[in-house]
Amino acid sequence: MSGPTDVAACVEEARRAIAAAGSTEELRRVTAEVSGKRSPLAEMSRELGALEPEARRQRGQHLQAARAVVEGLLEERAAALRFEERSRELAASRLDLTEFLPGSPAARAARGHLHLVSQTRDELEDVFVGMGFEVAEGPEIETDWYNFGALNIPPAHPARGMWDTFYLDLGEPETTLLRTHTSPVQIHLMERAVLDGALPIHAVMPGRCYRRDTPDARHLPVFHQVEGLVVDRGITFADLAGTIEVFTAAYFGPDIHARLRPAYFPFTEPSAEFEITCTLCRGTGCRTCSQTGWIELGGCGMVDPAVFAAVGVDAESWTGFAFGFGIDRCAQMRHQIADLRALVENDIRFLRQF
Ligand code: FA5
Repeated sequence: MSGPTDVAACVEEARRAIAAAGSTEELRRVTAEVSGKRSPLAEMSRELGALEPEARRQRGQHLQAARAVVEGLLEERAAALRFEERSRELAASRLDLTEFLPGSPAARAARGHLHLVSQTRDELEDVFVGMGFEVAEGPEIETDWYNFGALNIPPAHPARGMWDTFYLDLGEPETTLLRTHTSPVQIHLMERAVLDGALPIHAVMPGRCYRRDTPDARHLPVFHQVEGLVVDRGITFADLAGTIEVFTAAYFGPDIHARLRPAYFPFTEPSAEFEITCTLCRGTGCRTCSQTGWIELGGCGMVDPAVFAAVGVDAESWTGFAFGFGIDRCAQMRHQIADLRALVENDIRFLRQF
């Protein structure tokens, strides 16, 4: 028969096993070992019956106290493990906002970038600034005078047909409109320069334009142009042609050629269309260039004296050239995008490529 020392040894052994249990699961196993039906303490309780009454009473009290100590240790350890495990769970599921502070990998992954059209506009501005041009802007909502009248396109002029647009209902019918091209910014610049005595002008004017055009591989109803205007003394068509040539080589590289073809614009005389080799087929003909091998980027010409008269520039002292071409078209040709509509479809897989 074992004595009190065995009971103390059992309690010590239980204390050690309970402290070593690293999880609630492990503690459940330890509980069975130290206080279950087959535990040494339970075994000792079963042996009490063989003792004399007095010895049985004393040993019974002793065993009861030992079992109370073990139960207490088990409860204490169970509570500590529950706390540790819950803390670990919370730490794992916590939303750590510091991950999204600037500079962290998560914040970098979530950040977008400029749309291809904005990137193209910036690059075009850079090329022209490098050539000595200033950058100016004008309003997208215009009056009939700026979009048409001052540009030598009087009411009922046939040229208005190809520049039909969206009109705003602001009282007088068909007087306020969404601009169909960036050419009205020429008028604003010249008017201001005349008032301020600030001629000559060497400026490019990028911006959004609107037309009643049906979307197709080369057209969008909302698109972007960059206008160019030079007003100075002794400017000739050779200056215009040279500017277009330098720009084409700088922006598209030496493999892409530009050509000027006679055209008509009411606000330039003579006028030309500015075309470049189609970058998709390299001139052999494809769906995007309608099998011609060339893509029209824009129009250009010498500023018509009627436009100078409308803004008060003395056409005897000053001459100038102007051009206007599509920013979306430039992006299309630079990156060989078969269909311009891809630029506005918002397919992230397409946009991520640029
Ligand atoms: C004009 O808009 C004239 N203002 C250009 C100009 C300026 C001529 C200065 C002379 C002097 P046009 O309608 O051809 O011209 O348009 C010029 C360019 O804008 C086109 O060649 C094309 O690149 C782009 N463009 C025109 N319409 C659209 C459209 N719906 N979608 C995308 N790009 C377009």
